[in-house]
Amino acid sequence: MNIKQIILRHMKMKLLSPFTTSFMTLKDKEFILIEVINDDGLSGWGESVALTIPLYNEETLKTNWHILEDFLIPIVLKNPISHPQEINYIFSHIKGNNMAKSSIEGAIWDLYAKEQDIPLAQALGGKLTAIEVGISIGIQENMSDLLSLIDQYFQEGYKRIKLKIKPNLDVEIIRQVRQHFPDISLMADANSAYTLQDMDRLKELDNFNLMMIEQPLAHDDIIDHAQLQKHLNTPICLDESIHSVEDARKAIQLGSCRIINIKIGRVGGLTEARKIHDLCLSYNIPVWCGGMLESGIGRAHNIALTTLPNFTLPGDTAASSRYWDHDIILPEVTVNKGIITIPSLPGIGYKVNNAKIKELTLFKKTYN
Ligand code: OSB
Ligand code: MG
Repeated sequence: MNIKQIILRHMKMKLLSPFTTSFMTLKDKEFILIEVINDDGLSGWGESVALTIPLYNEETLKTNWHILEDFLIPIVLKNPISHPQEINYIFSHIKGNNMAKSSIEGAIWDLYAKEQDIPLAQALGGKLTAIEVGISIGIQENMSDLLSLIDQYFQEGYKRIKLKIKPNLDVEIIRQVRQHFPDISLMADANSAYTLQDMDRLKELDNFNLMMIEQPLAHDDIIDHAQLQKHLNTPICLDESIHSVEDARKAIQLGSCRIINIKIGRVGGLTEARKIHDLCLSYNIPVWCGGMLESGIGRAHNIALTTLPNFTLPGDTAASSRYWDHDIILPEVTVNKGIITIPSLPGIGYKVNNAKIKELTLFKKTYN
């Protein structure tokens, strides 16, 4: 590969409706787009999923910009790269900052697949031609809003519904949802809002036939989760706590979870995400692909990753229209009866909408 130029863009996209978790309410999504350009003028695209405030993890849009500009971009422009799998290694002396690493690694994977003239899914070794997806619903102001949203998404065909919970907005809500929808595939995501002191409350969730409970305890914990899993029938799925294949191995061996949510950004890129996928397959731990309210570019990476065989549970990769008035890719991501058909164009499989990107760019900087 011969990468000649890299462009960072600070983007701002308005969400169609605010998204509330146990830690924040988001109305606009600000993020960095990364474009890597080779000497033939071919572009690969990646997206940083870091939020503007360090509430999900420690990274932010600004820390990502700093790490990209001062460390990662110079490394990519200086070092010969023959395959995107090498990026993981050439970044390995830089500690942490996984979302920054992932954003540029993803762009290089896209460029590589385009140079090979194959879809990114195929470059990753994915075989599926269609994937099943679910949807993540934020905390709502009242029960009737929540019930009608669930009904709408269920009618649209999403294969499972994920509800955000936090202390006092949990058992009663799940109970009422279960009364109205006894048979839907349902799960809850706490975004680390509980501690082991809440054991009794969390055990009550065992009554509602949830597919799993996602990240109930601290963002950096795998010890207490193992303790909790011993007392819960509902499988624990880890999100925030897993940053690498080594984290995944330790969590599995400790019994801290029975399912893992793989987010490409959180684990430092597609190469590491695939390693976690392979490890989980060998341990019989199912995985699914999480989301960070990505634009179409990050979404396309999630879709490509999900074509690997151990993504047996529906992920959070909903349609573009669930988030945006207009997405920045063409065509937009559509979900038909809960299914996304894998695109067959080279690379991420969708064209970028250059006019839309220009319109939504707050700031842009070129490096060569
Ligand atoms: O915990 O999965 C999460 C969004 C922002 C931060 C963390 C999470 C989420 C979601 C949204 O659940 C999933 C999506 O992209 O639709
Ligand atoms: Mg989560």
